[in-house]
Amino acid sequence: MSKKKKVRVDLRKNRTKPPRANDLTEQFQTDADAAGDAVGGERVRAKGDISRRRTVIEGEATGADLLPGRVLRVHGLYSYVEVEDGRVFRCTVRRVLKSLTTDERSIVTTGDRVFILPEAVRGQKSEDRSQRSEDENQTTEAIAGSTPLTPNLRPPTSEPEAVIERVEPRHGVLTRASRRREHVLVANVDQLVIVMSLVQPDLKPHLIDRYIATAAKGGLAAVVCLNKVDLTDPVELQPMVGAYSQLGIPTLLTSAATGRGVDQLRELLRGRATVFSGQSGVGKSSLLNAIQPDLALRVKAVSEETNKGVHTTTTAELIRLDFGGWVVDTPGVRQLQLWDTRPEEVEGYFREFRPLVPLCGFPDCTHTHEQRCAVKAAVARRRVSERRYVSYLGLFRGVEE
Ligand SMILES: Nc1nc2c(ncn2[C@@H]2O[C@H](COP(=O)(O)OP(=O)(O)OP(=O)(O)O)[C@@H](O)[C@H]2O)c(=O)[nH]1
Ligand SMILES: [Mg+2]
Ligand SMILES: [Zn+2]
Repeated sequence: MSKKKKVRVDLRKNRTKPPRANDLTEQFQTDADAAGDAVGGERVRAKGDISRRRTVIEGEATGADLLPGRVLRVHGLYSYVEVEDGRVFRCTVRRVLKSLTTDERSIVTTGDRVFILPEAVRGQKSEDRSQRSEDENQTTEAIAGSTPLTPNLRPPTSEPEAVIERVEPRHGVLTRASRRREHVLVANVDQLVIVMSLVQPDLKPHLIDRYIATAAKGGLAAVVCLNKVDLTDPVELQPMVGAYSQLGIPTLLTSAATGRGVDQLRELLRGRATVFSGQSGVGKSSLLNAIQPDLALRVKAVSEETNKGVHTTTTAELIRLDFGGWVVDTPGVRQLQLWDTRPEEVEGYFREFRPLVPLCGFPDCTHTHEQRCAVKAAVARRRVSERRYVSYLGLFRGVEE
């Protein structure tokens, strides 16, 4: 017992706020176990998912045994973590971390910075142990029962194994609401490249605005990448390209097929951590292959029947770029709902509304039906694009795209 050590681990809030009828993403907490952990009260709270810390007893391992690493991808129960010397560990998640979240999918996500305890160290330290700690990892327990691990009982794997003991607070996240839960697709990136195709599948301008709002909320810079220019005449897109550029959002016309715009895109990725997102079939993986051919990411033709992608990429994967930087290729999204956003927050994600809002007749103007609304007046005078305004209304009303 005297060898046991207290460590600080991050806890995730089970409930961030009381349920609220008009939320864009209602979140209901039904898990009885979590009731004691509920955080009530007002919406005054720390940013991000991890809001509190708690001291737990950490097995027999000491802090010195923990290795810092980065989650490359999550596959079922396993997360693949790269540590500083380049080794990749296949990791399970410590049970105490699992039980403290309502959404198991987001305890650990691609891009997370974590501390892991390699099995080799753990096995060694448990040799003279008479009783296993309650906080043991599930998988290990199932395989090894209450005896120390023996190599021949382990599942066959080429990677060394480890347990994720700690997840660091996240910065720069791509998050969406998925079946009324928070789904953090990627953590710790700098920018979001919103990939859209002009045709096959058709361009969805409101989805771009939804992504731009999502990036703003997650603390990410946005880049718009309009792909498959080889299949259509992009002349009529110039106003849109101009409009986004005016908002300070770099907007590229690209073709993974001809290579157009690929050099520009590469320059935007250099030295940064970037996530690519967009619908299935728009060419995210194809663009990354064009940027760095040895990635050889799987790509697949869109369905002729539906004109939609066939969900070729199935997990978000963190990839190191030769020329410096990281990129995450992600599976195509079907829809994008803002997570945990009140309607009145939405105006803040439309940069061009900001100088107008103080000029509205009512201080709490929602820019939907009010008289003397400066935003609506600007739309009428074409100072704000109608397309952006319609996107705003969709997000304000929580309409699904
Ligand atoms: N003509 C043309 N076809 C492209 C271009 N980019 C991608 N494609 C094709 O579009 C199809 C889908 O490309 P992917 O790269 O698999 O698309 P994705 O966005 O990664 O799709 P998911 O992984 O399913 O989300 C493939 O047949 C590609 O060859 C382009 O610029 N021009
Ligand atoms: Mg793909
Ligand atoms: Zn207004």
